[in-house]
Amino acid sequence: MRAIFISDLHLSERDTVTQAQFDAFMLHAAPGADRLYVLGDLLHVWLGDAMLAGDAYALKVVAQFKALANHGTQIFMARGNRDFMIGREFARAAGATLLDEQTAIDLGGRRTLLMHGDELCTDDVRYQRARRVLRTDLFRVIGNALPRSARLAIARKLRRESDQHKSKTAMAIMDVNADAVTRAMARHNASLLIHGHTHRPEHHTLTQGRERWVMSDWQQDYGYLEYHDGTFTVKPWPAAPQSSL
Ligand SMILES: [Mn+2]
Repeated sequence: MRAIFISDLHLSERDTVTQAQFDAFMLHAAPGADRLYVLGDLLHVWLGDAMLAGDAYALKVVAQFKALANHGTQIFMARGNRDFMIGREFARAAGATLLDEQTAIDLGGRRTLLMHGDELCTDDVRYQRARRVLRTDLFRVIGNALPRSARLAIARKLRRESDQHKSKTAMAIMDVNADAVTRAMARHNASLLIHGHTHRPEHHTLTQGRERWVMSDWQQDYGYLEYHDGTFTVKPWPAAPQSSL
């Protein structure tokens, strides 16, 4: 069984470099995988599924996933803190199954916990306070009822506050809290945890044979995580195709 894990692409219409990398990935790396797990922050911002029909860029992205699904790869998506407004309609259009905030799967007989990972950053008290409000069904319902202009204004405000907060907050506070990791893994009886969000790609060996893989964001030169019959490999990003005449 071959599964690919990605997160934190932060795709946006303006970032043509990452989009080209994503195009190459969807053409050359993802096909042939049994499963593709997208663990949040696929999109740099998502203002709700009601925006999908009028968003040519997002429609192109979901069509790329749909083509992969039609090709036989099962696609699973978790929401991140940037695209937490992704809903069923988006997932359906992408041919993907929407994951819960925390999902435990069986990976070659090993209980494996998947999540975006921002809930593990419990030292960042201000962030967690805002998160508790934003990541509720109620906020999603209210958000989805707002007109486009109001959504854009809220997104701008959240982004500005997030940038200010990040510039003032120590790096260590924005990383995961070790106790939060232990608690989450214990709650799901998992010996393996795979997440993104922190943009600190690493393979951590923990006590009692537990392991934690942190995926890379797509703006740094690292690669994506592939699982194949019991072995994990960090694979380099596929090269974007050269333009040829
Ligand atoms: Mn994130």
